[in-house]
Amino acid sequence: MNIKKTLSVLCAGAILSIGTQSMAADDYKLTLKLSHVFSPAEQLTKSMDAVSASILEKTGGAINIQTFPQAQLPAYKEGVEQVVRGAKFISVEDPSFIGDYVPDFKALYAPMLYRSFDEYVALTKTQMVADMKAKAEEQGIKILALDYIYGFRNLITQKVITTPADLSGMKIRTPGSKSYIDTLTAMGAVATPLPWGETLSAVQQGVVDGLEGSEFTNIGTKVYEGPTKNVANTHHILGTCGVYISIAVWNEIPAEYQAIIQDEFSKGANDMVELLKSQHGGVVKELESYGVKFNDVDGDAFRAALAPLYKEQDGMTPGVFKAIFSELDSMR
Ligand code: X3X
Repeated sequence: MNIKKTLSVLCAGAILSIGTQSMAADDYKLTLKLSHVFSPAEQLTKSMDAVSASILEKTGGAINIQTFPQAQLPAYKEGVEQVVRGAKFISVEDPSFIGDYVPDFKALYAPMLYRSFDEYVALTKTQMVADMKAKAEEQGIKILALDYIYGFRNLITQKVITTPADLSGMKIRTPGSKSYIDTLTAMGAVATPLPWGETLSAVQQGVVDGLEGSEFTNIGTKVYEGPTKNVANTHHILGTCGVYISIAVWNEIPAEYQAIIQDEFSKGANDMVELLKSQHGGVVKELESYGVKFNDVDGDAFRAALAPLYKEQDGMTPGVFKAIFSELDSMR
C-alpha cells in the first residue's frame, strides 16, 4: 500500500489531503499526447521525440509521452485549449498562443525585441517571466519550457523586399495568432493567417505572395523548392516554442516524476538552442546552394513601423514593455 493510502486509513476515513500533489506510487502510470505543427525533418520534432524517450526511460515507463507532429492532433490555439480543459495533453506552441490567457506573453513574443537566442533565453530566466508563468498557472497552464527556439523569422518571398513599402499589398502567410497578424500588418503586408499544413500549397498556387519563417523552417519543410527564393533578413520575430501541460494534470504527477519531466524538457531546450546556433551558418549555405538569396533590409524603417506594437494591450501588466526593455538593456 502506498504512503497516501496508508495516511488515508490512519485518518479513519477522513481522507487527509497531503496537498494537491499525490505521493509517488509504485503503480503510477500516465500517458500524455504531445502535439505540435513541425515536420519530421525539423529539430523541434527530433527534440520532442528525444525528450519523450528519455522521460519514459528515466521514469521506468511510468510517464509515456506520445508525440504527434504536423498538427495530427489539435494544434495552435486548439492545442492550448486542450491543456486548459485539463486533457492529458502537452501543447508545444509559441508563447503568442498562450497570450490569450496571459496577455503578457504577447509582449514577450513582440517583434524585433531580441538580438540573439541567448538574450531571449536569459529573459525567460528572470523573475519577470517567473511571474508570468505564475499567472499562466492561475489560468490552468503549467509552462515546462519557453525556449525551444527554431530561429529568427524572416520574410520569404519571390520579390526582393528591403522596406515596409515593398510589402504593400503583398499577402504574406502567418500563423493564426494576433501577434503575427499585427506584426505583418504593421510591417506593411496583408497578413494572411493559415495553418502550416496549407502554407506551401497556398504559395505554389499564388494564394499568398510569400510567408515568413526561419531558415530552419525553410530547409526543414523544403520551402526552398517553391517559388519563394528570396529571404529578407528582417529577424522580425524570434521563433520559439513553449511546452504547456494542464496544471491539474501536472499536480497529480508524483514529485519524483515531475522533477524528471521538468529536467528533461529544460535540457532538451538548452541542447536545441546550442545545436541550432552551431547549425545556422551551414543551413544558410545549403539554402544558397538551392538558389535561395538572402538580402539585408532597412532595419530602421521596419523598427519604426513596428514601434506602435509596444503599446500595452488589454490585460497586460502596466509597464511590461518597459520592464522587458530594461532587462534587455541590462544584458547589453
Ligand atoms: O506555434 C508554433 C510555431 O510558432 C508555428 O509557426 P508556423 O506555423 O510558421 O510553423 C513553423 C514551421 O516550422 C512548422 O513546420
